[in-house]
Amino acid sequence: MLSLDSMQKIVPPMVMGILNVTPDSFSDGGQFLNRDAAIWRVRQMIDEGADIIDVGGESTRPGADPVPPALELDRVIPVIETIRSLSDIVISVDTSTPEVMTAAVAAGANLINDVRALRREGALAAAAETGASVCLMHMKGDPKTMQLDPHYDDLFGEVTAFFRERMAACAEAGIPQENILLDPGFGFGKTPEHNLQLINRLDEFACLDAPLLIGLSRKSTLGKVLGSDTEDRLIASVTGAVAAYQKGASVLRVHDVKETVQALRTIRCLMTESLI
Ligand code: 8Y7
Repeated sequence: MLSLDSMQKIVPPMVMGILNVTPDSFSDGGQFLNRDAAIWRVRQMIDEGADIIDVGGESTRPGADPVPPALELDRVIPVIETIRSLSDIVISVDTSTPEVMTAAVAAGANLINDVRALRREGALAAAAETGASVCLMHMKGDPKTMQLDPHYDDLFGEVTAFFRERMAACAEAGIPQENILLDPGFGFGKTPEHNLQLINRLDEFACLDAPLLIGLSRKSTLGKVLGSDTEDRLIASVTGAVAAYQKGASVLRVHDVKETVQALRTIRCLMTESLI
């Protein structure tokens, strides 16, 4: 039998389902089809057990070009409004753009997921003004150049120092500590070995006393783990999510909601020795 004390430390994980609101290159009518497809996918992810939907209108993949704010607004705001009209699920907006933060929270978003950790001009003030929660992600460099030979003298020291600096900036801007999540940024200015170290030693960030979010779903490091030509990354993604949870992650950002929810439910039953 586990003690009550150790049971209480086994916090249930939250699954954040990824919703990419992709550009429509065909016609105006296509925009509506796109939105319909997005909402269909949201309903499916909710049915599959997602706790959070992360709506993103800007590609942050390595080498991606920036998106003008008006286009980003046009992609994400109608989708957030529709999700909010259907459900009271937690909505996250994946953005670094101050105007998008403001409009997204007004439309019903609860969490600002910023891969630039509120470093864009005006982002800290805009996020603070909304009163929403924020996820501060570590990225070394910017999406255009981050994968060109990333180097660290001390990976954990540098990521921790970055978190402390951004948490202090948030405190200064009036964002309460309890509204902050931290994310070491798997794949953002890191080699595969850096990414693997971050997950395997994720518990070293417990000293920062903030919930940890991890996004490793389908990322290229997992492709490399399996042999670099494979696109078949489901099992690696789910295994990585389970490992991150066991090392202390609270939120797992994933494409494959159903499979991740099943795996996390299983590991949690094992860890609590009960059919919770
Ligand atoms: C992450 C993310 C992406 C991540 C957080 C992809 C928007 C790349 N990755 N946000 N966003 N953490 N917080 O492959 O790891 O999903 S985009």
